[in-house]
Amino acid sequence: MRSFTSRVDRDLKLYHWMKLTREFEDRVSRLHAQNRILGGVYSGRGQEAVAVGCCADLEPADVIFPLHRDLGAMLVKGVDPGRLMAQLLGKETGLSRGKDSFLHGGDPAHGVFGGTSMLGATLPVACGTALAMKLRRDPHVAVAFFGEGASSRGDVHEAMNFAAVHALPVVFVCENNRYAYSTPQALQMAIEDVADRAAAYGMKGMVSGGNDLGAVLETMARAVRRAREGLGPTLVELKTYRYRGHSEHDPARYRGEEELIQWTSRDPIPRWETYLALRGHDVEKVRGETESEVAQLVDDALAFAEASPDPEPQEALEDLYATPLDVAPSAVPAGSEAAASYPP
Ligand SMILES: Cc1ncc(C[n+]2csc(CCOP(=O)(O)OP(=O)(O)O)c2C)c(N)n1
Repeated sequence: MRSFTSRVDRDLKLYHWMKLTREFEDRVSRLHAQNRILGGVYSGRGQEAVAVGCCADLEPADVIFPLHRDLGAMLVKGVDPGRLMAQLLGKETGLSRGKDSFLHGGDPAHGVFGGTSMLGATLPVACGTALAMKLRRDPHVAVAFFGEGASSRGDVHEAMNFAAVHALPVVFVCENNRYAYSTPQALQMAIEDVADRAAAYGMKGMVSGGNDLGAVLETMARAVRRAREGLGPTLVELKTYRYRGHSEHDPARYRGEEELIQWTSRDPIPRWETYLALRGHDVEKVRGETESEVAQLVDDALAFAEASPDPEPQEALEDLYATPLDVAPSAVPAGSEAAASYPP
C-alpha cells in the first residue's frame, strides 16, 4: 500500500492530485491553442475522480494501462510532471524521448504502460502482464482503462474472456463518459451498463459513480482486493463525463446545454471539497494553498520541458526494438533450436 501518514494526509493528497490533474490539463489545452504541443490533446477535464481514485491506493509495482484521457492516472502513479510535459512538447527528456505524442508515452519504472492508438488494444497486453504476475506468484495487479466506445471492440472481449478463464489479477476499468468521439452510447450498444457484460464471462461486474471520488476509491478497493486474493478479474464501470470535446479541435456541439449543466453540477472537485468541509477542513484555505502549489508544479514542469533539448534526428532510430541481450536466457527453452544459436 502507498503509505499515507494519516486519513487527513490521504484526504488532502487526493484533493491535491485532482487539482493538479485539472491544472495540468487546462494548461496543456492552453498550450495547444498556442500551437506548442506536438500531437493531439485529449483532455480528461471532469474525469479526475476516475484517474485519481483508481490509482491512489495502487502499489508502485502494480501496472496501469492508461487511456488517452488519463494524464492524471500517470501523475498519481508517480510519473514526473516535468517528463510528462516534455513528452507533450516532443522533447528529448520526455517519456519516449520525443518520438511520439503524449498518449504513447509509458514509464515502466512507475508501472505505466504506454497507450496505443488502436483503442482497446492494451487490454490483451494487460492480461499478458497479469498472467506473468500470476505465474511468478507476484501479488500485484494490472489495471486496464478503456472507454465505453472501445468496449465494443473484439480484442476487448477476447481479453476479458481470457482473464476470466485464467482468473487473472486484472481490473478492467471502463471510463464511461457517454460519448465515443461524437457517438453517444445508445448508438453503439443496446445496454445501459457496460458492466452487465461481465456476467457473460463469469466475471464480477461493478458500476459506480465516476464523479464521486469516495465511491471510486471504494469500488476499486474491492476489485483490487479480489485480484490480489486470487479471485480473478473484475469489470468496473465508472459513469463520468468529459467537459471538453473528444480532442481540442472538437467543439462537441453534439451535446445539449442541459446535459452539460447537469454534469458540471456533479463536478468531482467541489464534491470532494464538500467532503473535506464535513471532515472539518477550512476549505477556502485548503483550496487557496492547493491552487498555488499545483500552479507552481505545472510552471516548473513547463520550465523543465522548455529548457530541454529537442531530440537529435538519429535518435529516431533508437529504442525501437529490444536488443537480443534483453531476452533472459531462461526464456529460451534448453535444447531448442533457439538455444543452439543463443545468444545470436
Ligand atoms: C480501434 C480504433 N477505432 C477507432 C479509433 C478512432 N477513435 C479515437 S478515439 C475514439 C473514441 C473513443 O471513445 P471511448 O473508447 O469511449 O473513449 P473516450 O475517448 O470517450 O475516452 C475513436 C473512435 C481508434 N483510435 N482506434
